[in-house]
Amino acid sequence: MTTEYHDEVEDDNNSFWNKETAPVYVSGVSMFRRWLFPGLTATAILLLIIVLGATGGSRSSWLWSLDQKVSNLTGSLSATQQLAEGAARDVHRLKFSVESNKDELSSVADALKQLSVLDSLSRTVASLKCTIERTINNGSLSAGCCPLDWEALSSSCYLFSRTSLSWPEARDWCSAHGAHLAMLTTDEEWDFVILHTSGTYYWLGLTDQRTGEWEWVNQTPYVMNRRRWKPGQPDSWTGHGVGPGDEDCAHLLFDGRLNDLHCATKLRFVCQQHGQRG
Ligand code: MBG
Ligand code: CA
Repeated sequence: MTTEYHDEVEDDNNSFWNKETAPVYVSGVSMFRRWLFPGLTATAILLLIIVLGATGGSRSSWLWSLDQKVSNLTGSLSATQQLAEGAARDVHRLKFSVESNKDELSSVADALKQLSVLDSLSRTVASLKCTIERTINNGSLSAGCCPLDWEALSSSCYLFSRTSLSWPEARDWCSAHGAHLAMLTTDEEWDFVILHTSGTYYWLGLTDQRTGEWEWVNQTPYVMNRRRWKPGQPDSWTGHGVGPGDEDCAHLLFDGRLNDLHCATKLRFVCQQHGQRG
């Protein structure tokens, strides 16, 4: 028996490897459907990449500017720190210098105190001298002395009255005693008079009765200085009920500031006499 060998002829049609798909008819619509999903996905991915890129870019520029700000702040901080250290060194130096000058300052203060005690002593001595001379001369005034009860400042004498008169009466009283109602021009005079008048009203030689402009009693013009007046004064008030007219005469209030009042009002007054001292 012969075994007939022959290659087994494969059926091409059944071969797995050579199997061809049966031609399928594809219409335009189904082509479109087939590529629609992948196309959309690809577009979405592309958009996502663009958006992420853009936000990533702005985020990195924001981070960069933040970094700049932090580094600027660090710079300012270190400059401030240096300044603070410099200031601390200055304060330390100043403290040292103040401490080392403290002793000198306190000895200067002691010297000043002694000077003011000396000054007051010399006034007292001068006044005593005048009193003694007045007694020796049976009440007549020595050269350079103030009358009894008058106070000396520089080369003037001042009387701070205990009685009250209207402004014209006070003017005439001072005049009859070789003086005039006080005219205060220097700060030293203001301070001296205010020291002696505080707590009581006193007439000064200041009025606007003659011309409507404020002037001193010897008719020299007064230069308005609001600092010397109580706020709101002078106000030429007419509601005083004292008599006809408004307020034309100036007086010192309790605290040494000025107010205008009706000239018929009776007040204490300050006379000033020149050329003598006590
Ligand atoms: C008074 C003054 C007076 C007048 C008045 C006006 C409370 O002070 O003495 O002169 O100015 O005020 O109200
Ligand atoms: Ca007034």
